[in-house]
Amino acid sequence: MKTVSTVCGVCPGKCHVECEMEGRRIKSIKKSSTENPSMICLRGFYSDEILNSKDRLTTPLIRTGEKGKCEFREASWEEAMDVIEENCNKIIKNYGAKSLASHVGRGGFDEITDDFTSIKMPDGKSGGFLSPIGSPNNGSVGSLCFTSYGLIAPQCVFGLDSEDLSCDLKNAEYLCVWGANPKTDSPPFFYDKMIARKKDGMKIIAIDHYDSDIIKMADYKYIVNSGSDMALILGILNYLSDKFDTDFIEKYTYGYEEFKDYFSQFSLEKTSDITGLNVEEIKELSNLLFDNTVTLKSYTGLEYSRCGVQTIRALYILWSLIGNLDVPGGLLIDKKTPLKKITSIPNAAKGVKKIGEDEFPIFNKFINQPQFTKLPEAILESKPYPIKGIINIGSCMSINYPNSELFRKALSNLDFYVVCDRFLTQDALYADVILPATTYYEQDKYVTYPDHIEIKEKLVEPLGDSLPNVFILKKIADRLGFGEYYPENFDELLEIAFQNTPEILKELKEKGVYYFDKKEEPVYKKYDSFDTETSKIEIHSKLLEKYGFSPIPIYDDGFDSDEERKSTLSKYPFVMNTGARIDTTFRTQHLNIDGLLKHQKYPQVIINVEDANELGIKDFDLVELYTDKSQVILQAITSEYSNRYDLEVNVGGGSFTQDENWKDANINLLTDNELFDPISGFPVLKKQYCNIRKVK
Ligand SMILES: Nc1nc2c(c(=O)[nH]1)N[C@H]1C(S)=C(S)[C@@H](COP(=O)(O)OP(=O)(O)OC[C@H]3O[C@@H](n4cnc5c(=O)[nH]c(N)nc54)[C@H](O)[C@@H]3O)O[C@H]1N2
Ligand SMILES: Nc1nc2c(c(=O)[nH]1)N[C@H]1C(S)=C(S)[C@@H](COP(=O)(O)OP(=O)(O)OC[C@H]3O[C@@H](n4cnc5c(=O)[nH]c(N)nc54)[C@H](O)[C@@H]3O)O[C@H]1N2
Ligand code: SF4
Ligand SMILES: [Mo]
Repeated sequence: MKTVSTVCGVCPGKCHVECEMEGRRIKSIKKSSTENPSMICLRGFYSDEILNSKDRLTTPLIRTGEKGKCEFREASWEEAMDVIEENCNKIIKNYGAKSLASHVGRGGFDEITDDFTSIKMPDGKSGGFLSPIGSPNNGSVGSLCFTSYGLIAPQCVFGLDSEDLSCDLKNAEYLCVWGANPKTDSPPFFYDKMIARKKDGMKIIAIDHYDSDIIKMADYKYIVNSGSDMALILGILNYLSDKFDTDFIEKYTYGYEEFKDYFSQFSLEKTSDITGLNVEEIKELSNLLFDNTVTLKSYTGLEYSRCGVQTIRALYILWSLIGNLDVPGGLLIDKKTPLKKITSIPNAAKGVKKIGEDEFPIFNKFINQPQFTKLPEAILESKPYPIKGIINIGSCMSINYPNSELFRKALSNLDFYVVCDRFLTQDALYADVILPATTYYEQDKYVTYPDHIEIKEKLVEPLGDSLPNVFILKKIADRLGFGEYYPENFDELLEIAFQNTPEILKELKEKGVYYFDKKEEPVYKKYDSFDTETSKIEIHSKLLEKYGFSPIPIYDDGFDSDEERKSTLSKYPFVMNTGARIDTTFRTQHLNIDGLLKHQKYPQVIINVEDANELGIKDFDLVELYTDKSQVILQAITSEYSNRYDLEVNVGGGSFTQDENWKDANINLLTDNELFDPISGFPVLKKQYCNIRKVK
């Protein structure tokens, strides 16, 4: 038996672990004793089952039967590449390169795939995998995740990315977690530090819509109605506004008076009605935030309402006005200079319009990718032009995008669909070619941590013919004529990746590790010049105004009229909030791993106990969630902490390759691609209306 250190092979969390190996089997796995931020989550403990699963793809597959029948034959890489070359070239010849798209999902979020696909171009804009041949349609799950919180909202307040705003855990006396769950972060660096700080006295304030992990461990807990956070922020602003520092407002912000005229409508009573918190709770929370220095952690919990971007903007504005921005223990402005890795890959698609660019120009401005929630229109209606082929790296599009029925129709109408994955997924039903990918246990890699970059060698040889994503991309690039930008082997990979930083390359080659320079002592209160048009903290966003959106954050309850509200609620009185992370799954993944399934057998819906009583629903009953579109069967868990008519629903089910209880439970059969945040294009995944009944 030998002990080796690696990166956990399961998700892109980069957790540093030590394993005892016996052949291909991981005999034991433990948290590393080094100072690397590390932990092992429940899924990590089952990595042996994942690595050696009988369901792993071991060889390329080529479709032999009709689409949807899942009839494939095993093939060599050469044969698979012949089919890919022929079909991609046919599309390029008949429709132009822009009609061939690529898409990267959560299975392509390891650092190397990320570096080689969302290639950071010298101008700071990513080109994407097919950019060398002139396709601008290199999309990712950024169409549904992160862009709203990470790029658009902070850019439209401070001219910064969320990565430039850091949570000063080290000095924090109070941490406010608002719409996030650090326990399931990938990477989960923050969680370890948070627990350590909690032990030495840091208080946690949590704002969530149900009794989540973070609510359970919080010192101050606030359960709000789904999607009502903007109203809460407006109410807090109104309650506290007499105390704000007028000098700060005058000198460093733009648009305060206009915003105040708006938020002054949000009395404590009105805020209470909308949010479900009582007046005393709103006052308590407001005072906690104002009287203390409080740092902030937020994420996807606020992204998926019709006013997602504006809600996150309002949160940043609140943090600025209550004196918690860029002060010790607050939310720090910590501008990072990203390491410029690969810059040699050309972008021949500059200026070519992307899918969704007209509808979502601000999304496009900040991520420079197509907004793929619009993919079905391009495939089925040729709007604005046809997409005929997709190369999909590590994503299950037929489950994770809203309105799955429509996405399935779209994917089955493609001329050519390539899926690259570790397992057979629901997308296999629409695929022409399937390519087998390795786990991180089976590939050499470089991994960047906050203070260093490290080479991690593989623990075992790849299963069957499976290959790391980057070498699969290389094979495809070779056939499409741009293989020279992709590596043949790991040495070349390092050369290409670190071509701009010879000193890092040298150290990595010689020592396998490179340490970044020690950080300088932080300078606080850097309010003098922001990268916004006015150089100030933009409460009134010039950019949003330019694109025709409300320049100040405005609450949107999701309805266009009272009539619409009335008629919807009479039929569908429950709010369906989907997708808070659970320990046993990772979006659609691991629902074929017995060890993990043992911990949670069924997809669950968490329902307020009084609602459940009225409907005759008890714990562990099977219930049906339904809308006009479809219905999904789940297991009910009752909770006294959930608000009335507010449900939390597990995502991930819906693939024929999953366990019996999960395989039909695709929650995105009920979500709507026509309901979205108009700024980001993000679907309203956390505030859809539905109804629920007990299954007889
Ligand atoms: N209703 C609802 N829908 C949602 C969400 C929600 O909260 N509610 N969440 C959204 C979010 S935040 C996201 S990010 C998207 C996620 O959407 P996806 O990216 O489609 O997420 P996964 O289901 O994790 O699919 C990843 C696939 O990659 C495969 N994979 C894993 N590792 C590798 C690898 O190394 N190489 C390759 N080639 N494949 C690999 C896995 O087996 C899996 O099939 O879903 C979104 N959809
Ligand atoms: N185990 C596991 N880990 C994962 C994933 C996984 O599928 N499984 N997915 C990964 C992905 S793709 C991502 S993007 C990250 C996401 O990382 P996070 O966003 O930190 O993850 P969530 O657990 O969804 O946390 C969001 C929290 O917001 C709450 N919330 C939902 N709606 C509202 C609301 O309207 N108001 C408020 N105040 N709170 C609300 C949810 O209940 C939940 O507790 O996690 C990653 N980590
Ligand atoms: S968070 Fe991801 S990388 Fe870390 S132990 Fe869990 S599965 Fe492994
Ligand atoms: Mo995500």
